[in-house]
Amino acid sequence: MRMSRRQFVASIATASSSHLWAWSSPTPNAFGAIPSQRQLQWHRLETYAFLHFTVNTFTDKEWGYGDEDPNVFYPTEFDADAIIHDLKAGGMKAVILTCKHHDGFCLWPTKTTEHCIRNSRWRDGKGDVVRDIADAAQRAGLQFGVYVSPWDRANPKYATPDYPPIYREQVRELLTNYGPIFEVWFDGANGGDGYYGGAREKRSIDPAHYYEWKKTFAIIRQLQPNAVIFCPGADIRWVGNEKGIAGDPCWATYGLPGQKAQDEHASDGGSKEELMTGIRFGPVWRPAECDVSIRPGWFWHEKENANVKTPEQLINLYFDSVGRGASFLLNVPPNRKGLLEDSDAASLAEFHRKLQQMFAKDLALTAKLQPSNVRGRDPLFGAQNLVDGDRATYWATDDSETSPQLIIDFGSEQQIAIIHLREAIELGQRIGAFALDSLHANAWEEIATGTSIGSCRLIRLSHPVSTQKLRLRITNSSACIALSELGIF
Ligand code: FUL
Ligand code: CA
Repeated sequence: MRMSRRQFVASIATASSSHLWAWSSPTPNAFGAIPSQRQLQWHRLETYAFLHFTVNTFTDKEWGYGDEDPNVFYPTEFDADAIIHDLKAGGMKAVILTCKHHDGFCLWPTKTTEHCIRNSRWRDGKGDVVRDIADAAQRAGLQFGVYVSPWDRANPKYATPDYPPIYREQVRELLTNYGPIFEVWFDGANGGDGYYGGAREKRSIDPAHYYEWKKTFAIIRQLQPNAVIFCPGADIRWVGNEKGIAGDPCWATYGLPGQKAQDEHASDGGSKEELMTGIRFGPVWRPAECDVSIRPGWFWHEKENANVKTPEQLINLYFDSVGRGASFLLNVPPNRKGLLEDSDAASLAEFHRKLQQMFAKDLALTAKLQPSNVRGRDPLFGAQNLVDGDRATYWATDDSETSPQLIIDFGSEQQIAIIHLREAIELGQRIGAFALDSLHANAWEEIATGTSIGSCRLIRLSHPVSTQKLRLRITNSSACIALSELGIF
């Protein structure tokens, strides 16, 4: 509805110069790199879970060697619905399963290798963990994604030209037989020692060329056009650390200025610092994903049962990732029963409950908004669209407006702790810096400043402020602004 209305407004604005429509300013032009449709959908998820689960869960390792007996995979009470239920109670919108980790053991009955669940005594070889998690996720309304390690320490063909086609076949199976996939996750760990069908040796490959990623990407685009790819040079970038923390700023744009805009292979090569902050004015839209585990390791280990992150720690990570326009990919590894550990599920649920409490009452909804400038007079661009929860409607200013500001009048003194902003990112990442002031005894006092906004920016004040009025000042923007959401809590 909204999109078609927007297109309608845009089309009348460009196609007609008649007096009837002269009052309506055209939609602002997009600025710089913009997200693809699949990236836009991905941006909306914000928090989703990783499930690290395989033979390692039973051997107490982080990286399996590739010589594991398939029979060691034997969860005694595996219940996909129970796992998904706990993730949902933690506010997770999607889940990515390690269908194959570096040890090469496939959690689905693949035709590509015998090193898979078909040869486990679990469920007499009839089990399929991928199927169960995918179906349970779909039942509960969570999206499903797959982690498929390119490095395979079991496969005898690894590091020869015969392995990449096998690998692509595994990807094809996963993208064909398990319903819609929202994300395909390729880790960067590559080569080294392994079992390799009994060779027990060290093998190395050239990660930039060996896998011929273009061929894998083509399969994904063909079979699951809505799936985003997490891999250097694709849709989503690694944030440069495994702590769950994005940079500040964290630009969604990336790549070296001057590189071709639509080059999927505009490399992610860049420092860890650049991965964290992104590159302003970079030629591609490649937002950051913050992966982190609720425990010290990625897989479940009994000895780490006492080291589960607290709800407060998870909330801090949420602000450091989602609050900076990145996504929060939180790993919650199933235990040997094939369930989430109670401690992990409890922490997750409390994290979600506390977040909901923090965001329960949006004061912007009842405030009076006084913007310095509103582009045209079409309601599409109006300041009221900042608080309608619709990302396709926004407050846009005229091209000539260089330092827009917005006064938010609550009508009476209110306590403010968090401010939430979003840009209409279909039009690119435009804003470079902003400031917030509160009114005290008729004088404005600056209470916070920030840089990138993009898909989401959460400002958590160091201590709550009591005021009747707030003022948002955009202090740097590369084009007229287009802010789609404002929340005040
Ligand atoms: C890395 C892997 O080596 C780790 O085991 C884990 O899966 C992490 C999410 O990605 O590349
Ligand atoms: Ca809106």
